[in-house]
Amino acid sequence: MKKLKIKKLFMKEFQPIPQSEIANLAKKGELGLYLTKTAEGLTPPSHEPITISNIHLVEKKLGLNLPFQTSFGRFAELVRFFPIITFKTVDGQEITGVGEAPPLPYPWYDGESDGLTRVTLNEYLIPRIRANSQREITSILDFREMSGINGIVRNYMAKCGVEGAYWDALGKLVGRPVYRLWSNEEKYSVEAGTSVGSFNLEDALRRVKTAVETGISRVKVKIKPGFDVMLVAAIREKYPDLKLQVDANAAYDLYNPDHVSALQALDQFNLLMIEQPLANDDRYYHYQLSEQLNTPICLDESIENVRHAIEAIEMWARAGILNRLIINIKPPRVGGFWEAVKIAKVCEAVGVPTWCGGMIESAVGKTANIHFSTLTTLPGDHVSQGKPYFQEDVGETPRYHNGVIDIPQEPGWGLKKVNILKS
Ligand code: OSB
Ligand code: MG
Repeated sequence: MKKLKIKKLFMKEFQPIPQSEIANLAKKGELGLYLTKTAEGLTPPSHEPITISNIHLVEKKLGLNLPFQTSFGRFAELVRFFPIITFKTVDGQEITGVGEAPPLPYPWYDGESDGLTRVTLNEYLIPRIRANSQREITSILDFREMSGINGIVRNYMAKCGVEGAYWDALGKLVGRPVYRLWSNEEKYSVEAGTSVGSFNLEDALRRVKTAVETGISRVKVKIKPGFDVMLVAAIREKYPDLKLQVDANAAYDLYNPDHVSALQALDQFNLLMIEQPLANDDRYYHYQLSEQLNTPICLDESIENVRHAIEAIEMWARAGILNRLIINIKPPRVGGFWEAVKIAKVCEAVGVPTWCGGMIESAVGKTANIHFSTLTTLPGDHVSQGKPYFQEDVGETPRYHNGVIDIPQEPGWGLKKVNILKS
């Protein structure tokens, strides 16, 4: 097979800003402009033209081994969508790529649900890609334009699924694992942790125990008002040195004194971070809360694009507390990998730690997240506790051992035993 040539591979390297300069720039109101230019200056790989010869959608309902509960709801099965796109090179060679759109069943998290994702894919993105299939694509920027991704507001999961198929195919066409389209550095593994979703104390402690005993390197537990300090105290008593963090999925209120006292009480437990305590569309109140806590705040729901990330960085930096900000980057929450890369690079420029969260993706989405995690700095949510996420998955997820996951080095996502591609 002849390999497609990449004309230019990533990426303007920019200088990290010295820590001492950041607060000054922020006070002068110049940090936002600098970071916006940083993001705009990133260039994706550009390649010889490709067109699209086929697209179809596979949909699977998958049963979870462990039901998952957060402050917004509980679920035991999930519908996953797999856009499958075949690209064609100028000399007639065809390569197929796959992505995953991983919504929750109901619009609890970012307003998306499996029904909404289905509609966005079937009634907008896929028809639009078919209509424009003969347009020449020479980078992700062209693909985002021709596919309609650029024009769609929100609907992040659907957009990410479609984008994923492009990156998988491009990696295969040029003979590189996808993460090597975003960076020239070879990496072999990423640190990975687990997210425990249970509001039954005994059950939550059992899941933490399983995680620790199977060598998981970092544990996150879901909290909500009334189920927070007591849970964390019980975990800390048994595991004083465990890398531990909590996720509230927007369940707390800055103007409820009981909520703020509980969050302040968490400061004594040496947590890595408190994820998304306040409303899912809020950054400003999170910043105000952060001034009252020592534990870093991690934003999840409230970062939907690079502009949101820059806004948060500006607020924390202006107050001189940028060392208390962390950003969870989920490619499906920000509408695809290219936006996720921009957020990772902007955070890197100012030394804000990042990690890759999960949406309980199947093997396809998890593998894609593992590629993306090479651009982040802290362990991501990539594994379940004791058992695989799903009773029957659509393929094999890369191996987890000693707290790390192996990064596939084969072209594209490097997916193994993916049964949906045969249809
Ligand atoms: O808030 O990080 C979250 C799952 C679904 C929706 C939101 C979240 C989560 C998780 C699980 O915490 C992450 C995973 O293991 O995939
Ligand atoms: Mg979260």
